[in-house]
Amino acid sequence: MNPANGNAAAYFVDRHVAEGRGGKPAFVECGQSGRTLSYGDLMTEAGRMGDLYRLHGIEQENRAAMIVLDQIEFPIIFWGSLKAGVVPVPLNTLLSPDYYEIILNDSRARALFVSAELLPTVAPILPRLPHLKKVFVVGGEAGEHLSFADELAAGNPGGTVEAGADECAFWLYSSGSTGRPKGVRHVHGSLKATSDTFGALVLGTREDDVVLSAAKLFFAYGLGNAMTFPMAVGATAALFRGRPTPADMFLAMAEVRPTVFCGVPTLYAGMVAHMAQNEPKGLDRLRICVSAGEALPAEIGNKWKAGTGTDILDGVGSTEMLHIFLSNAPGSVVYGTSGVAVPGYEVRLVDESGREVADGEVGELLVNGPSAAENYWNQRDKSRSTFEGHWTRTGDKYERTAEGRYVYCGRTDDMFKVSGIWVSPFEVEQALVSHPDVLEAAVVAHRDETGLEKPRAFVVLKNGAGGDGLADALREHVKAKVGAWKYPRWIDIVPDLPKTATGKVQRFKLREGA
Ligand code: 3SK
Repeated sequence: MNPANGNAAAYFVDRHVAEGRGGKPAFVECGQSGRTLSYGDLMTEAGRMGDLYRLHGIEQENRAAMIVLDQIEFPIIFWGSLKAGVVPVPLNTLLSPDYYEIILNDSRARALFVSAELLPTVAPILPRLPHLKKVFVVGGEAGEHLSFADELAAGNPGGTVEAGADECAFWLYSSGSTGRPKGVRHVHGSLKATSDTFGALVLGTREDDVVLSAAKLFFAYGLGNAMTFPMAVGATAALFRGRPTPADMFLAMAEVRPTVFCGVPTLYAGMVAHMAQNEPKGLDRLRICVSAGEALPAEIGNKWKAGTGTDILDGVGSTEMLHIFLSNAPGSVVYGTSGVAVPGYEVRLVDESGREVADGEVGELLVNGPSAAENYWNQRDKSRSTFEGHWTRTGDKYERTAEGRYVYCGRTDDMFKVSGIWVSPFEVEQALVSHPDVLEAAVVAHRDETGLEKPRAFVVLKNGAGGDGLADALREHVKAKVGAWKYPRWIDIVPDLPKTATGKVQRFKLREGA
């Protein structure tokens, strides 16, 4: 192993074997499979990917798309691609065929790795992908395609190609709430940058940690939580392959007894509701929890802490910055805030003309840090308006308190004014979810008969809640909590909210459908 090699696989994979941790489990699968993957086996299996690619005519710097569930083949393919100099492009496993067609053609992926369960979703679009040469099916029947297991076994373990820390290593696709998906190009050095900062300095990840992340590996948040942060220190990640329901997450916790748990606010809300009926299990080693994806309502943080004895570190990150750059920290948690800049990052709040705003005023959040992406693939205008020199625009509106903590106020395009005063949908949502009958809520701007915007709420009730007079009670509750002008003029009781795969409420869908 060459310690000067900037290829991230040399640091995250090969180093552990060189330092004698080859036998330590890097990954364990939750559930029945009983499969584990040690650091040594990961280096060997990932090392076979060079031959696999050579044999099938996939060259260095080609892209290899991954539609792979959280299973031990994911790290083998991801790190094996880096070792071979091929660029993996992990994709959300919950997309529609149309979306896959757009992304696979946009990325011009030469190879596709797809979990057998997901093959039926992509099979119909395969004839419309002119750049795609080979399809490797992960687990199960490969049919007319290639079996990943067979092709991998045919290769010999090889080394890690030399790469600079500034070379493009992998892409992630950012869906955004509108517009076409953007291929976010990340360099090798960014993987270590996020584990040296949030992973080490905020989470304090240790070699004896067992991490369970409900956020999947295809998501930048999950990739850090359950891959690079534990792998940076030789810890173990538990992979949960299915849909993370509250009940199943508690089962997984009972099985692996994580020391670190990472989720998103909707899941924590469900788990808090679950805890009201069921004794939670598997919490005995839990030392810290993390939330990202959207801001965590204070109510949920407080209830989680009361039920589990463990804090949730609420933070904000982005696919463009690879992981969390603004966060609460152990021993310094203020629920209802996103905390302060992660060591190694700086943030600014600016108005429309780029001037910094004062404490207590709302501005757009800009971030400067070592893990910013290079650019968006083939989208020059969007790259230029997002990556402004050292600063990356987030599109999030924030306010800084007098104590220097950051409070989320919504997306730049979700905020609206009522009677000339800003309303943050998030603030009204927080007020709604603090009502005992409400499980979840989303608020959008809606025009009244005079054409002026007012808040409209979509509300999911807790089991058994409801009844006459609830809408009026909710309005009064919001008025009392956050101010009279902010109450929702319309309240729709709905069975669930439209969300992205990573748990973000798709307010644009509610706006369109309203
Ligand atoms: O949405 C977030 O907060 C986030 C956090 C970490 C990595 C990626 C994302 C999008």
